[in-house]
Amino acid sequence: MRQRELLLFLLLCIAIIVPPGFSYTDPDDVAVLKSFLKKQGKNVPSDWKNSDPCGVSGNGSWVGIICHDSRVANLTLFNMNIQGTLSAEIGNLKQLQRLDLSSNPKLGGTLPGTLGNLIHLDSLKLVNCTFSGKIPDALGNLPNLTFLALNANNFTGRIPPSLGKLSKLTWLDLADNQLSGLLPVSVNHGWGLDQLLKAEHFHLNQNRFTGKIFEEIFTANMSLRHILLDRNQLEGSIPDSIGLVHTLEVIFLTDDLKVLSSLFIIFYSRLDKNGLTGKVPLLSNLTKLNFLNLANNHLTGPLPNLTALTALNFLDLSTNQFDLSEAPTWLSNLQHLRTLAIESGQLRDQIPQELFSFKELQEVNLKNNSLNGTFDMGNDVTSSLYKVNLELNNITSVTLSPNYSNNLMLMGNPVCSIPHLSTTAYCNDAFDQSSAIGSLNITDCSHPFTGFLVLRAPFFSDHLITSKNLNKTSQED
Ligand SMILES: *[C@@H]1O[C@H](CO)[C@@H](O)[C@H](O)[C@H]1NC(C)=O
Ligand SMILES: *[C@@H]1O[C@H](CO)[C@@H](O)[C@H](O)[C@H]1NC(C)=O
Ligand SMILES: *[C@@H]1O[C@H](CO)[C@@H](O)[C@H](O)[C@H]1NC(C)=O
Ligand SMILES: *[C@@H]1O[C@H](CO)[C@@H](O)[C@H](O)[C@H]1NC(C)=O
Ligand SMILES: *[C@@H]1O[C@H](CO)[C@@H](O)[C@H](O)[C@H]1NC(C)=O
Ligand SMILES: *[C@@H]1O[C@H](CO)[C@@H](O)[C@H](O)[C@H]1NC(C)=O
Ligand SMILES: *[C@@H]1O[C@H](CO)[C@@H](O)[C@H](O)[C@H]1NC(C)=O
Ligand SMILES: *[C@@H]1O[C@H](CO)[C@@H](O)[C@H](O)[C@H]1NC(C)=O
Ligand SMILES: *[C@@H]1O[C@H](CO)[C@@H](O)[C@H](O)[C@H]1NC(C)=O
Ligand SMILES: *[C@@H]1O[C@H](CO)[C@@H](O)[C@H](O)[C@H]1NC(C)=O
Ligand SMILES: *[C@@H]1O[C@H](CO)[C@@H](O)[C@H](O)[C@H]1NC(C)=O
Ligand SMILES: *[C@H]1O[C@H](CO)[C@@H](O)[C@H](O)[C@H]1NC(C)=O
Repeated sequence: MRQRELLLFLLLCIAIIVPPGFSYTDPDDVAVLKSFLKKQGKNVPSDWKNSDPCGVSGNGSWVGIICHDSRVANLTLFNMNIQGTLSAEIGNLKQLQRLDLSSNPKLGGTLPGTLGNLIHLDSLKLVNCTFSGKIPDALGNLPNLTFLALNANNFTGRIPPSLGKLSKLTWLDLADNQLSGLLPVSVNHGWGLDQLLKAEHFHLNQNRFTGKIFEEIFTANMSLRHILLDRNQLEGSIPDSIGLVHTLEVIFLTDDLKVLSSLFIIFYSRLDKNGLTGKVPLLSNLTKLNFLNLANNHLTGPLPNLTALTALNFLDLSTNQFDLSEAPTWLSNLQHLRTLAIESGQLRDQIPQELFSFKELQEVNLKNNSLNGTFDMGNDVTSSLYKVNLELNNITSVTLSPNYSNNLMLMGNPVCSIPHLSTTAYCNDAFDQSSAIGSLNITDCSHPFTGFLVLRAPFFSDHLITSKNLNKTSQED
């Protein structure tokens, strides 16, 4: 009993003897954070005052800091209006696993190469700031990096081929910068994107990449699910090797600036184009593909044979230079289609009627083709269909379905010269695009926010930027 009391007393003494300046946090880490404070002091969280970033409890007494064994392991200062630049000292946070300084628009300047010293880094997110200059080669030295998101900044120069060394990388997002040059492949550049076998996401859209996409960039042992290359200045043909990546769910190679979300369809003006030419490669192995957008390129040859792509729910082949052909019969295989667009696609004859009974179908755009004869959607029109655009075809008669009363656009067809039709909404441009509701539901792309809603490409729920999403993503993962 006495012994126990003594022990208690001793413990108490120790607790009191510990000097007030004692810091649980490793002094090196304290020094880095202090310098960070000095430079970005204005807007760091208000509790970044006491001397001990990790806190005696060891679970992070400063907002945004999580420690492990008295070392700073996670540093997350998301959307805090931090200003200034990132100093080279950041490289001294030797045990850092996660660095997220996203959505601080006044945080900019060049990235210090010392980031390459953070060898335990698992996740690096510097999204939606104003970083500029080159992406440091040294980022290739981060052996455990799985998540790299530098999108929505002002980076210039090339993709460092050294990123090909990031053998654990699952997510690469460099979209919405001013990166240029060729997409690096190991055979030409020593290291390259083709080596990122674990990567599920290449988001490289909205940059200034030029030249051809090398055949070697895609291999059968890749894990890619999403390839986004729209709004660059790429040329040449789509590499045949894309057909090998059987994990692919989404290909987005267009400059078509139409962004659908679950709530809105937003129509944009065009920016710079990819000028992809040549034939569409064989895609028949891509049976998981649910989204294919090749619109607004200069693709030639026959329309691709998409018979096997039965998972497709978005297909846009508009405005290319495909051969004149009949409306493809494989359309009646694509039972999960929600959106079909083959505008200016040189299609003639008739559209398979089955299409209009597909349960998920919402929107059909076959404007400016040579479809002719009678247009008849049949009697089994799906209730989710809200818009059918057949303007500028050669349709001479229409059999209206009693259970379809949504938009059907027929302007510019011979059928509109029939007097009693010519004044109807069908033959006049009555459809209000801004009221359209479309949705493409790619819910399993559950990874966090990767860029702008408005200026970036496509349709995944993870691209929808709401403050709710942003909060979520700064904490998760
Ligand atoms: C800290 O970062 C690591 C590595 O990214 C991650 O696994 C862990 O969940 C993060 N911890 C917290 C509490 O966010
Ligand atoms: C970028 O960050 C700013 C400031 O935090 C924020 O207001 C804006 O919504 C962010 N933009 C996007 C697309 O996340
Ligand atoms: C990388 O991760 C593995 C497995 O999580 C771990 O064993 C290894 O120590 C890490 N390497 C570095 C440099 O952090
Ligand atoms: C980023 O680049 C854009 C486009 O060149 C430019 O308008 C903007 O001022 C740049 N921002 C900064 C902070 O450099
Ligand atoms: C990819 O798979 C092929 C065989 O399918 C193999 O020859 C090649 O070495 C693999 N590449 C890598 C980088 O593992
Ligand atoms: C489809 O996959 C098989 C087996 O992996 C492969 O041999 C074939 O070359 C692929 N076809 C195309 C068009 O890529
Ligand atoms: C289209 O591809 C399917 C299988 O993917 C094949 O059975 C069919 O013969 C092809 N059609 C044409 C016209 O090549
Ligand atoms: C429309 O059909 C008429 C008669 O069948 C034909 O003469 C004309 O060339 C067709 N126009 C187009 C654009 O296909
Ligand atoms: C539709 O056009 C094709 C030629 O493209 C022609 O052979 C066919 O007779 C036309 N059909 C009708 C009903 O006009
Ligand atoms: C998206 O799909 C999921 C699962 O398939 C479903 O639960 C959800 O309601 C869908 N959302 C929309 C907007 O269609
Ligand atoms: C996001 O986080 C901030 C700070 O934690 C909070 O004030 C804000 O209400 C959150 N927004 C949403 C939509 O959860
Ligand atoms: C972390 O800190 C909170 C209060 O800041 C405390 O309630 C909790 O017990 C601490 N956790 C550990 C593991 O020390």
